[in-house]
Amino acid sequence: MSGISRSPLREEFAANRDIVRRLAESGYQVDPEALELIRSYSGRRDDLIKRLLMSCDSSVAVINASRVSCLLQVPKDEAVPADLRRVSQSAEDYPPIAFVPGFPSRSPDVQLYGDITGQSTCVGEYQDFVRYFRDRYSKLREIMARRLNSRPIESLSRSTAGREVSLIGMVMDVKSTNKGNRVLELEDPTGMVTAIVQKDSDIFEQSGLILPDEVIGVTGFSDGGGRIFIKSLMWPDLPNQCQALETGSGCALLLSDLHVGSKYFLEDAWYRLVDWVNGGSDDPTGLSSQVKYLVIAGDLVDGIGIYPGQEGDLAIADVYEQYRRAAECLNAVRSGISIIISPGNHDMVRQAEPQPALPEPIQKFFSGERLFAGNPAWLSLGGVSVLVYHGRSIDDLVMRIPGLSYGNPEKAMIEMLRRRHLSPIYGSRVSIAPEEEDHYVISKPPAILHCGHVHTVGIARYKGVTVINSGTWQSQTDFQKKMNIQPHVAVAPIIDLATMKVRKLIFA
Ligand code: D5M
Ligand code: FE
Ligand code: ZN
Repeated sequence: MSGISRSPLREEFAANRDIVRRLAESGYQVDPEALELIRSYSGRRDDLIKRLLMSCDSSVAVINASRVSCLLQVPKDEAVPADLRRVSQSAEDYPPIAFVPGFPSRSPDVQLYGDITGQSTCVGEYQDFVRYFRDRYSKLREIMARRLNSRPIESLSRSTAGREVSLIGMVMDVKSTNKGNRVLELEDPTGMVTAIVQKDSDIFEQSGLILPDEVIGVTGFSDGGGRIFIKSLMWPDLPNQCQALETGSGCALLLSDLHVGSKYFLEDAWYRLVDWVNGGSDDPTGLSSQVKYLVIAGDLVDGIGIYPGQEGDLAIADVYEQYRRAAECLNAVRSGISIIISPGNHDMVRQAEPQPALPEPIQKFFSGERLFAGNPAWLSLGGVSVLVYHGRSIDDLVMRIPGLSYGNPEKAMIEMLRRRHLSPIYGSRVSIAPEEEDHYVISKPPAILHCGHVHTVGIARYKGVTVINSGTWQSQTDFQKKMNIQPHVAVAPIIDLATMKVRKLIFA
C-alpha cells in the first residue's frame, strides 16, 4: 500500500496557487516565468516573497522574472538594485511602444522612437484580442497604481461588506438603469464587478464622461455580494506638472489633411505657404527662416474608394498620380527643413490602426530630408517629443462625450491625455488591430500632441502638453456641407520649439 501520496504536479499547482494568492493580496500579478523562479527557489520561499514585496513600489503591476532573478543574485539586505528601479519605472520609460532604432531618417535631428512599421504581428485571432486588452489594462493600471491603492477584483468577498475598497478596472459596459442610476461593469484580469453610481451622488455628472473600454479607478463601498457603490472616480490623466523640460530650437510647422488629388485641394493656398517658408514673400513674423521641421499628421492625399461617391470629388483619379502631385507640393519646400509624413485614413496604407508608413514605391517620389512614419508615431524633433496621431478617434469622442464638438478638436485631444489613450473606445469608427501591445496608451506624456482628421484648428495647453490640431488644405466638400462640417482651411500652426509658443499662419 502506498498510502496517501501527493502527486508532484498537484504540489506544484498548490504552490503556484499559494504564491499567486500571496502576491495578489498585496496587489501584484506575477508572470509565469517569475512564478517558476519563485517556486523552484531552494531557500525559504516566504523570505523570498517578503523581499520581493519590499522591492516593489506602487508602480509595479506585474512581477516579472528579471525582478525575481535580481533578488536571487543580491545579498538579502541590499536595497532595490539600481537597474531594477528602472524596471519598476517602465511605464515612464521612453519609448512607450516598439523601439525602432536606426529607422531611415536622413536628419540626425529627427528621430522616430516608435511606430508599427514592420512590427505588426496580429492576425486577429481571439488570443490576440485577449493579449491586446491585457496590455492596455496593465499599462494604464501601472499609471494609476501610484495614486490609488487598489485591490484585485477577485479579492472582493463577503468579508469586504460595508468596507471602502478601491479597484482599477476596464469598463466593459456602462449604462443607465430605469431608476436613473449609472451602472458599470468593471473587469480586471482577476474578475468582474458591478459598480454603481447613484443618481443623487456628487459624482453622477462626472460619471457621464466614462467611456466603454477605458481603464478607470474607482473607490466605493462593497456590499460583499459582488457590487460596489462608487463615491469617487479616477482617470489615469497626466501628472499636474508634467511639463516636459524639453526644449529644442527652431520652429515646426504642424500640418495635416492636404487631400491632394481632391477637387477641393487648395493648391494656391498651399503654394503661398511654400513661398512664405522659402523666404519668397513678406514675413513680418520673421519665423520663416527658423522653420526646421514640417510634420504632416495624415491625409496627405484624398485617395480613392475611401467613401461612396468619392469619384465625383476627385481631380486626380489615380492614387499614384495623387502622391506624385503631393510629392511635388512637398519637394518645393526649401532644403534645410525635415519633412515627416505620417498617414491617415485617406492614405494608401491599411485602414486598421496603427497604420504603417507609406509604402516604399510612394516614398521614392519624395526628395530631400524625409521621414516616413506610421500612425501613430512617437518622434523627437531635436529633443522635443511629439506624438503624432491622425485623430480618427476624435469622431468617436465627439459623438460620445458631452460638451465636445468638431469646432474645438483640442478638447477631444485633452480627453485623450486625461485617459492616457489615443483611442479609448474600441470597435467604433476606429478599427484597431489587436497588436501585441496597445500602441495607443500614452505611457509618457509627450511635449506636443499633434492630430488632424477633423479639418478644424484647435490649440491648447494641458498640464504642460501642447495640444495642436492642424486643420486642412481642402475646402468644404459636398459631404461636409451636408454634415454641417465647417473646415478651417489653409491655416498653418507653427510652434517655436524653444518656447513652445504657437501661432497660426493664415494662407487662405
Ligand atoms: O475627415 C474629414 C472630416 O469629415 C472629419 O471631421 C470627419 C468627417 N467625416 C468624414 N467621413 C465621415 C463620415 N462617413 N461620417 C461622418 N463624418 C465624416 P476625412 O477623414 O479627412 O475625410
Ligand atoms: Fe482629412
Ligand atoms: Zn482623416
